Order: sequence, then structure tokens, then C-alpha cells
Amino acid sequence: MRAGAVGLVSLLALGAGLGACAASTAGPETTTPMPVPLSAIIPAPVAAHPDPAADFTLDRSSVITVSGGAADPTAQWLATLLRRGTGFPLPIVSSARQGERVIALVAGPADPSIGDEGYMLSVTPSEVVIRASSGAGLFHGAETLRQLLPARIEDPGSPGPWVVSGGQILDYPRYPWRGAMLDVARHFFSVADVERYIDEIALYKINVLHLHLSDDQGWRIAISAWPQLATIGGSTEVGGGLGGYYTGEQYQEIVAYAASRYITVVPEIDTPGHVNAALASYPELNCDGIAPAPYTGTDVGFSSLCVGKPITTQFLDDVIGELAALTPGAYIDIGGDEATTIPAPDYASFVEQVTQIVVKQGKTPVGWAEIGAATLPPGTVVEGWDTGHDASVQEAAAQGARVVLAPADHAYLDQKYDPETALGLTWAGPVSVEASYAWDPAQYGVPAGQVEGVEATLFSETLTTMSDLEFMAFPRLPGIAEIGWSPPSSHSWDAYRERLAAQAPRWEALGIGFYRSPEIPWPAG
Ligand code: NGO
Repeated sequence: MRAGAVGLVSLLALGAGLGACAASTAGPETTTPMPVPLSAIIPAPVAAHPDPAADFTLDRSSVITVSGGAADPTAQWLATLLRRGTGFPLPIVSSARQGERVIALVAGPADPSIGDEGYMLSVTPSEVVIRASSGAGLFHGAETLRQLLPARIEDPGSPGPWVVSGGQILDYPRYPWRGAMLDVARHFFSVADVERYIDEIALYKINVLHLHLSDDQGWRIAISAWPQLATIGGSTEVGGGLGGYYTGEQYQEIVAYAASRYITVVPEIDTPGHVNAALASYPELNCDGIAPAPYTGTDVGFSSLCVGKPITTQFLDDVIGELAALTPGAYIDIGGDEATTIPAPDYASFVEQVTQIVVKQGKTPVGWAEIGAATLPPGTVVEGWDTGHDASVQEAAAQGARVVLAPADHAYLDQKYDPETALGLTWAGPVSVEASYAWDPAQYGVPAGQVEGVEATLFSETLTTMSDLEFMAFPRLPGIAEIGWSPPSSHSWDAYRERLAAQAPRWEALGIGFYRSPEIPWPAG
């Protein structure tokens, strides 16, 4: 789906009056907080038409109605969230009784401009209606409703009132791929951590979780035909910690959890470089038949599979075959970055071989920009990560590849915010909050029809805990999500930083330890 302009764009009032979210409306003694303006959400909606006379108040007798089977999962998810926050029963019913205030989730025909991920939200005193043609659209609409409710909705049993601003939103994404990449190889993160991250990225309508499952320092997914990949390759991590790996069942649990938030998992097995953990697990994968020691440092670009050795093909067939069988999503990522130890012709023939294995398994290949040097199967998705106009991206685009942009000087969340940041790398940074927001995927020399989307990339050389991940992702990730979703016409740093500041109470309620960057006018708290 490609976003087209709609007349409602002119109704946007982005950023208006956000600083005055709490105002006295009921005389000198009592202060009633004003509801969150429709245009205050992140990502900015395509069009918001406020109607101050039409605010809705959720109360103890409110109900949630569903219409169309695709609405059920989101109704369950929303009911759980709202019941926890309000303490109200909020039953899910097929129709409301006279006088009941309603949140209605309607799956069915909607304005064609919203495509398969968009939604329409209408707020009147008697009902909030979220309408979409798909489950994904309804879920995004429900995440919007969540942001329109006070942040204390995230705290169990909070006091009301629960007022939602009146009016209409019509909303759909600019790009179909709005990704977050998580490196579980340099440091291992538990299933619970990954699921928490899934919930955090879903808040901002991210729809792809790219899991970097293998690297020099760790192999993180059990493969039945090659068990030592997990037991040896997964046994350590950067700094020499214990590492870890996901069983097939655990990986499937992550995939299912992501799917329940309409997020597709794209698993990456990095090849032909970044493979020391695999080489350490099986001597026969090495050209000289000798396994190297496990690696716990942070250098890149020193390892390679033995291109052309028959067992390398067997290995790729088995690993990609099993991963494809465990993965319902359309994509398998074969990495392809920084393979600096093998000659260019070997690299190209390897990429051609491994992408064909992916195709044979019925999946679409994904890889880092460097794979543009090889002949790629139709439909391949290439991820640009260099800081400027990357020749490999241009080569890939010239072949017709679809391109996801993650320019490291903007979209690499593993870079320090500023030279003083305790965590993070420096090679492409620092990446300030403003830098993470100050870019446009249309400006990277890729034909407009081939830009598939954006990705916020979180490599974990310096990140060992969930708090570390959150500190680096927040507040930068929402900006990249907005670049992937919102129309370029809504792009404004001055308005965005106000909207971003207004997210802080929600992160606090959710226990997200974000970086209080001095660039953002955070509310006093
Ligand atoms: C590069 C490199 C990774 C590093 C990362 C650190 C890509 C695609 N390959 O990005 O191995 O972890 O930088 O920022």
C-alpha cells in the first residue's frame, strides 16, 4: 500500500497547545486535566479533526463491542489494558444496551485510502468507534486510543476521569515496513525481555521485529540437525557472560507474541561473515577443519563460512530450512554485511546461493546493503545502513530490490546520544534525539516506489540488560517509527519534541527507563 494525499490532511493541527495539556476548566478549587489532543499522538496521524464538543468519557458501565471476526483479538487486548487501568468490568459484547457508552471495534469496509494497516477513529459523547479493514488496522487504532487516554491508564486501578478528546482521525502508514532490529547475539535477551520490547515498539505502530539471531559472539536459535550451534555457539556473549539461546518452541512463542501485536518477526542468520560462533561449534565448517575459540570481543569483519565447501551448503540448507519452518512470516534475513575476508567473486556467488536457498524454502530474502553486489532474486529486501548514499544500496535498487533504510547516523539506536552517554558505540554518532528524527527515507537516492520503509537498529555490543535497551531506544525509537508512518508534511522538530515530551508520563507508568535528553522539554515530574 502506498500512501496517497487525502483532503483531511488540511485538518491537521499538529502540536497545537500541547504544553497546555493541563488547564483549569472548573473554577479555582478543582483542576480537570484536558484530554490528550487527537493530534498529539506519535506517530502523527495523517488527519485529525478535533470536535471539542464531542469528548467521550469511559465509565464503569461502558462496554466494548466487536463486529467482524478480525476485531476479536484487539478487543481482548484492549479490554485487558483498560480493565487493568480503570478497574471497570468493560465486558466485550456483540451489541450495547440503550444508554451504555461504547468502544466499538468494527472490522469491515472502510475508506479505501486507509489500505490494509490504516484505521478510522471517531469519538462522540456516546461512543468511540475504531473502524478498519483488517485486524492490523484495528490494533493500530486501539494503540492510538491508548495514547489518547491519560498516561495513568497504564497503572493498575487508577482513578478517572477517563476522557477522550472528541473528533475524528483518519490514519494510515507512509511505508509498509516499519522495523525494529534487536541484536540478541552480542548479548542474549530472554523471551520475556523480547516480549517486553515487542509491547514497547507496538505502542508506536512498528510492524517488523528483525531479530539478529547469530553473530561472532553468539548463536541464539536451536537447530536440530546442528545442536552444537546452540550448546557451544550459544554458550557465551560479549564480555564472556553465559549467553543463551532460544529453543524452537521459545522462538515460536516470540513469533506468536509479536503476531498478537501485528508484528512480523524477520529472523536473521548473519552469513557469510559474522559467523565465529558457528565456526567454533563445528570444526568441519572451517576451511582448515579447525574450530576457533569462542569470541567475546567486539571486533567485526574477521570470520567467514568456507565458501564452496559442500558442508557449508548442507549447513545453510538445514539452518534456513528449519528456520523457515518455524517462521510464518514471509522473510528470512541472511545478513551479508562486512564479509571482508573473502574475495568479491566468492562473496557474490555465496549470496546468490544463500538467497536461492531462502527462495527454495518459500521465503523472500532480506539482507544488509552489501548483498546489492550480487544478483538478487526478485522481491529481495535490502537494508541500507551506511551513513550516506550507499553504492551497494544503489546497486540493489537498480536490480529492482526493495529497500529498507536504517542510516546509522540517524537510525542506529546503539550509538551514544552525545559524547558523555555511558552506553553505546561512537562510529556513526553521536545520534541525538533530533538526529534520529531529522531524516527522510525519500532522500537516499532510491526510487520512491522501491522504498519499503525504515528500521530502528539496536545492536547490543554495549547493552546487557533490558534497562540498557530501553535507555537507548527511548526516546529515539518513536521518531523513527514516526518517519516510517506519518506523512512528510507533518514533519516538524519543534512540534515533535513537544509531543515526545508528553510521552514521558506513560513511559514512567510502564517502567521504561528512558534517557531524559536535554533536547526535549520534559514535563516536571
Ligand atoms: C554495523 C555492523 C554490526 C555492528 C554495528 C554496530 C552492521 C549492519 N554491521 O552494522 O556488526 O554491530 O554496526 O553499530
